[in-house]
Amino acid sequence: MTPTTDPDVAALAARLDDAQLRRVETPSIENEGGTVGFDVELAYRVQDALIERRLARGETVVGVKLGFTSRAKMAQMGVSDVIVGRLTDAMTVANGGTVDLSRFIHPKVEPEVAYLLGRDVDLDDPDEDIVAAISSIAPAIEIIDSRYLDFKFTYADVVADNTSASGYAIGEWIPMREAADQAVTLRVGDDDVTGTTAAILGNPIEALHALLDMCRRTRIPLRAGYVILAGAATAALPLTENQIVCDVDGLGTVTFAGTTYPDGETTGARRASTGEGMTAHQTHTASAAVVAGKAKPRGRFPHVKVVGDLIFVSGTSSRRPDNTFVGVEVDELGTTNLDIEAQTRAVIENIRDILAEVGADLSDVCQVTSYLVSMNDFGRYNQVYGEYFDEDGPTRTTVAVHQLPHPHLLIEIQAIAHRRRD
Ligand code: OOG
Ligand code: MG
Repeated sequence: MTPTTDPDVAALAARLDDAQLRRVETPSIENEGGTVGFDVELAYRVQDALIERRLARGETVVGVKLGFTSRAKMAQMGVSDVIVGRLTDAMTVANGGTVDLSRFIHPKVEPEVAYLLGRDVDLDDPDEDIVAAISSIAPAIEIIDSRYLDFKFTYADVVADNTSASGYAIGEWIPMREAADQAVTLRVGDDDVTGTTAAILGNPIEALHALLDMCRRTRIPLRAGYVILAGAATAALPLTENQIVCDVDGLGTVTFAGTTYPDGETTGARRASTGEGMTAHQTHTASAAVVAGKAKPRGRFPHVKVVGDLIFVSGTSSRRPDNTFVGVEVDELGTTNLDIEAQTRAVIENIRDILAEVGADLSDVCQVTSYLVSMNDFGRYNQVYGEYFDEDGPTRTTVAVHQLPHPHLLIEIQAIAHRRRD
């Protein structure tokens, strides 16, 4: 992979990566214009840069996928070339397992055929036989989740967006065999769609030849152990809170369940109490308080708890009492812009206000735990942090977490303070 220096390439990769991490849609790059020379060649460079960002976060590439291998989809897009994207370990869904739907923006599932590469493929050998390099075959389900607004994109857009790749589950691998014109069924709860593997370029084997051709052109390597998804055999179905089952005749079945874990939104949506001052619950050793005029906690816990001289502040975000957020803006195109600097400042100011309720302030804080949803925000968060604290201030740790209770939140901070004795 060539390192990216072109500012447009890096910026576009960051935009698509952020959209994925924050689960917010972004407009079509090609249709909005403004990016010099945005074409398929540039789009593959954006995809490279996007994958580099995932690798920098510790993910590894475990395979490749094809898209637009059905004639119907090619005709719909007005193109004659397939598209290639990368699969990483973070996209793996266990056969028989569950997948958390809040990871996605507007996910869909597709029934596919998967191949396993038994050895490296030599892109520079004109006699290379990619079919001979395949060791196994399996039924598969792909999860696609375009980062573009309303799942609408051009050919170059979708290439840049790593061909909508978001997840995949593989059934049991069996030794390589023909899978031409096999019946395919995909079920999502009570909905189903049926087709045949012949929809994949006439025979999924053809997808392997098309893949080799595209990898020669894009220099995307094909390594031993890679999974290859050959492309959808039917139209995609929306991925919902249901059991998803894909059957491919002669290959078998693969399944997983879509679930949504509770995120406290119902609790958080309750109205914040105002004008009542602080309501304190006394026990003999400790007192706890829900602070009026601050966003109501998303569950049965206080903003602050005082135990002897120690003051514990619950995880605090940039949420306002009316459940809107500082550092979240929606522009006229409907694009959501999240601002880590504004959010960090609001979080620290909220903690300051909560401490003030118990007669303490930021200079009393002795330990801070910060949760970011993306370490890409670390630099800007750290800069704002440094406006409030220094080396004489609290000890600190910062970690990246899979999710915070609302997709617009980039940061949450928890703090412990020590009451001054004066
Ligand atoms: C692009 C990805 C298409 C397939 O199998 O054709 C694809 C999209 O439709 O979002 O994965
Ligand atoms: Mg697919």
